[in-house]
Amino acid sequence: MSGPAEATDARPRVFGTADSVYVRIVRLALIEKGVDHTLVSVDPFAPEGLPPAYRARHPFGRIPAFENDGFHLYETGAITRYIDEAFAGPPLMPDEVRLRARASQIISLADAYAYRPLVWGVYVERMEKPAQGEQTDEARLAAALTEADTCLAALIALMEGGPFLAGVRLSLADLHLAPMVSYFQQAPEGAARLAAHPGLAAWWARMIARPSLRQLGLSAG
Ligand SMILES: N[C@@H](CCC(=O)N[C@@H](CS)C(=O)NCC(=O)O)C(=O)O
Repeated sequence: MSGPAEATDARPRVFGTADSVYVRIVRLALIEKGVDHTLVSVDPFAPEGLPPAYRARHPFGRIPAFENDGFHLYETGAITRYIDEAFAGPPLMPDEVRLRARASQIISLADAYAYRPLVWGVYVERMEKPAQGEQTDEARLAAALTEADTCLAALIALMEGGPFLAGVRLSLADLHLAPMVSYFQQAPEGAARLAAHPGLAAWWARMIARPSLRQLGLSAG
């Protein structure tokens, strides 16, 4: 996991894969702060499994793990808050206490209620499984779409005018949700649901126009 080149590399390191939702969240935060970083490839879905040494970075075997100048961290919400506070660059949490609470609420909502249905229930069932020659579990897809409807309606209710999820400025809430929506909207059912909520559709159009999302290859379809 480390070599002579990495030992002299002072850039923060993110451990994981480029296509992971949670790795993308962390990398978006780094890019928005203007912090150069290194992605160290660790794939929990590789046939050979995780490198045993990785458990020292993340006892639960998830990605990402993060390291900055000898400081080790896992759990995406903690990592992005650290990035926001430890590095210069535009603040990624609102100044106002209630909007900051709103951003935290949306991040929790995304983790607890959006990630599984939007990514695994809708994108994986509708797009990834057929691409790999597997059959969509239609019952699982239908249940996930119902959960997704609840998520989208809740987000709209929390947006308070926007244009971003927690006010007039980009925040960690936007960066947390965007990689989930990126997968969701690739499924026709996901795209249709996003289009049915003009406020969220406008938010998504605003997000995919950002250089940070483009840099990671997140796009409209
Ligand atoms: N609570 C973790 C969740 C991270 C997570 O679930 N990452 C996924 C990839 S996007 C993962 O590692 N999956 C591997 C597995 O479920 O075994 C965080 O906030 O960082």
